[in-house]
Amino acid sequence: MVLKKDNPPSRGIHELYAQDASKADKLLWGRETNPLARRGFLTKGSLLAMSAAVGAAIPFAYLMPSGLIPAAFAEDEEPFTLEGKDGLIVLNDRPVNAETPAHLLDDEITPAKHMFVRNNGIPPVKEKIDPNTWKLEIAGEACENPTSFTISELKEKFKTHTYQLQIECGGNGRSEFVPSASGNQWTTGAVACPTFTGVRVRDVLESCGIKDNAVYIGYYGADTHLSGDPNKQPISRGVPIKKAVQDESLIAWAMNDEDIPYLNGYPLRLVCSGWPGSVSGKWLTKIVVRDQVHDGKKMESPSYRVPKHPVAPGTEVPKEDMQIIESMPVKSLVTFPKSGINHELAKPLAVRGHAWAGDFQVAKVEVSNDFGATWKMVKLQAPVNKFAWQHWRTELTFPEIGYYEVWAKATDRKGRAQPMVVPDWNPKGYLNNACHRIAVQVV
Ligand SMILES: Nc1nc2c(c(=O)[nH]1)N[C@H]1C(S)=C(S)[C@@H](COP(=O)(O)O)O[C@H]1N2
Ligand SMILES: [Mo]
Repeated sequence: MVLKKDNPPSRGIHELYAQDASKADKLLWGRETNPLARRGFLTKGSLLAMSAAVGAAIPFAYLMPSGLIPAAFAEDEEPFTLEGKDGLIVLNDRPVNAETPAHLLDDEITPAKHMFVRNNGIPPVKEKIDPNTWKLEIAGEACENPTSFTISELKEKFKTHTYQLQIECGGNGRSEFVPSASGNQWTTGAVACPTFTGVRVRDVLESCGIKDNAVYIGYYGADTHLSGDPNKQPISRGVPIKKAVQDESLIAWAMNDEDIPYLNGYPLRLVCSGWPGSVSGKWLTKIVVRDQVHDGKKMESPSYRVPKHPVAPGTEVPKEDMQIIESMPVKSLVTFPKSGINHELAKPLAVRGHAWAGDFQVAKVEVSNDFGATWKMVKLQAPVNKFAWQHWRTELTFPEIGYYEVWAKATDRKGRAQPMVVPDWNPKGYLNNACHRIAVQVV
C-alpha cells in the first residue's frame, strides 16, 4: 500500500466553480456575474465578503475578472504521503495520481521526490522488478530485425546521453474547464523537469533497422490494466518516427543520476519531451515500429485528442473531428513565493519560476500584480538544452497594503502567449495553459 491516508481530498471551491461559476460567485461573495462584462462587477457587498475571506483589502479589486476564484484559495488541501514522494497532492489512489504544489517545483532541476505521478493502471510489483534481467524488445512490422536488449546491453552498445527534459501531462490544468471534463482534476502540478540519462531511441531503432514505410512508434510497459485482465493494456501510446528520432528522445534508466523512481517508471522509461506526458512510456518493455499511426490503448479518440476546430463548451465532438495532440502549448509557473504568503509593503518581492513551450522555446515571460491590467518583463534564462524548462526571475513592488495576485504569462518564439482565461474548451480537458496565479498579502 503506497497511500498513508485513505479519503480522497475534496476539491471544495473548485468543484463549486466548475459546476457553475456565476452561481459560485453569487453564493460565496454575492458577486453578480455578467459573462459579457468580465470586469467591474464586484458589488460593495461582494467586495466586503471577498476581502473578509482573504483577510485584507483588495486594492485592484476593480480590475478583478468575475468568475475568478481568488488564488488565495487554490492550495487548501493537506498533502498525502506517497512512497518516495514528499508533499504531493494525491488526486486518486487507484490508479495513483499525484500532483506537485507549485512552490515545491522551485528547484531548477526537479528532484525525484517532487516529480508528479500519473498512472493509468497498476504499476508492476516493485519487489519483482529486476533491472539485471529486464528486457526491452524492439519489434513491429516496420522493424527489419526485431531484437531484445537487457539494460546492460543498452549501456554497452549505444552512447549514453543526459538531458534535462520537461514532462507535462496533457490534462494538467483540467480542473479549470467549465463544464468540467472527467479525469484527474489536475490544477497546475502535473509537470516536472528532471534530468534523464539513457540511450537515444534513434540509435537503438537504427541498429534494428527502420524500414522505409515506418511512420510511428508505439510503446508497451509492464504495468497492468485496472481490471486485472492481463490481456488488456492500461496505456500504449507513441509518436511519429520524426519525433522518436530527435536527439533528445531517450530510453532512460536514470533520473537525476539515480535510478528512476519506482512510481515514475523504474527501471526503464521512454522520454519524448514536449508532447503530452502520455507518450513517455514508463516501466518500458517494448517499442514497436509501425507502418501506420500506432493504434495502442489511449491512442483512440477522445484520449489525448482535441477538436480540429474550436468548439463551444460542452459540445459533443465526433471522432473524425478530433486530432492527436502533438506539442504542448507555452506555459509557466510561479514557484516562489508560495501562494498565500504575507509580504512587507516596504520591501520589493522576489518572484521566480519556470516557463516552457513544448517543442518550442519561450521568448519572454511577463508578470502582473493588477489582475493582468499591466505587465512587467522578467529576466528569462535560455534552456540548458532543447526541451528543458527555462527559469525566470524578477522583483515586484506594491502600491499599498492589501490582497494581490501575481500572474505570470509566457510567450513562445512564434508569438503565442498564455491566455489569462481558460483556453479552448475540449471534451477531455487537455491543454489548459492559462496564466498561473498566486496570492500575496501585502502587510
Ligand atoms: N506504462 C505507462 N506509462 C505511462 C503512463 C502509464 O500509466 N503507464 N502514464 C503516462 C502519462 S498519462 C503521463 S502524464 C506520464 C507521467 O509520468 P510520471 O508519472 O513519471 O510523472 O507517464 C506516461 N507514461
Ligand atoms: Mo498524462
